[in-house]
Amino acid sequence: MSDRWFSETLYPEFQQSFAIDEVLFEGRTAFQEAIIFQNDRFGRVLTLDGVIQTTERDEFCYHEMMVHVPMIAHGAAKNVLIIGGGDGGVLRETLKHPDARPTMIELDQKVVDICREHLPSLSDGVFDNDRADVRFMDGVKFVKESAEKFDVIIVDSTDPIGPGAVLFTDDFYSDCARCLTERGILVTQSGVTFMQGEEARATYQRMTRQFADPSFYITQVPTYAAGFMTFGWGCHSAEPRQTPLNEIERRLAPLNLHTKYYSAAMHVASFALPAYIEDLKR
Ligand code: AG3
Repeated sequence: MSDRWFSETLYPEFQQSFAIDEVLFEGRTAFQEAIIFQNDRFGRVLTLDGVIQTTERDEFCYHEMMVHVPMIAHGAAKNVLIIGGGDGGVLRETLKHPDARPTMIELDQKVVDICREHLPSLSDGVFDNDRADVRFMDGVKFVKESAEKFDVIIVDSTDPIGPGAVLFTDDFYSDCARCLTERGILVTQSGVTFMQGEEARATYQRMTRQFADPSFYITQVPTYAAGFMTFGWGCHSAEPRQTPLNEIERRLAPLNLHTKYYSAAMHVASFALPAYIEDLKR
């Protein structure tokens, strides 16, 4: 047994703990408390303000679904905006789409620096890719002031506590809605619904106020304990979400994505929600 453990502090009445087999980084950035440690089952683990953000072994369950579902549903996404995502996982999956020209806006440069150094498999070199425009600034300010239009906006944030809380507001969603093209899609991290139902319900309501087609889709990430991780979905058009299986397969075939979670079947299935999640839309 390890003599040091990381216990997640996300919920007041439930904790999960990871043996810390080696500490790679531990310290304060300008915005938050960060730790990167080795766990012999999950590989390297990134935590911010006491909450697991990602691990080497299961990050694909989150990053693949967060990127390929909106990208493939859109079908011709070029301008992609990523808000947050400092570990680089979302940027990596986005760049698997040869036509994508992603802009990534991350608040905390230190997170990118420590992840490049200690979690290099997450970004896999993408921060040096010429197609990526990475800027360190406040995402709320960026969308407020931007005159650009994006085909897909992905908000890979922390939970609505600490520096990420501003990304869970009507103001931010309405700026995102204005920055989207006609068939553009906004995807957000909306928590583990079984534990954070109110967060998901509030996300859905915010989406409803901005979009003709508000919804959720789900993924299963082992280290986001206690059930399905929910993504919020907002689109001015109802059509991308209803893209049929055979069309998804057709769009996917030339891309050779080499995914471990995402597939055409999982894409369609991810919009089927357990009744307790579906109920949050009411
Ligand atoms: N962003 C989502 C973290 C969610 C963890 N919270 C939770 N289990 N409710 C992580 C960043 C990965 N790129």
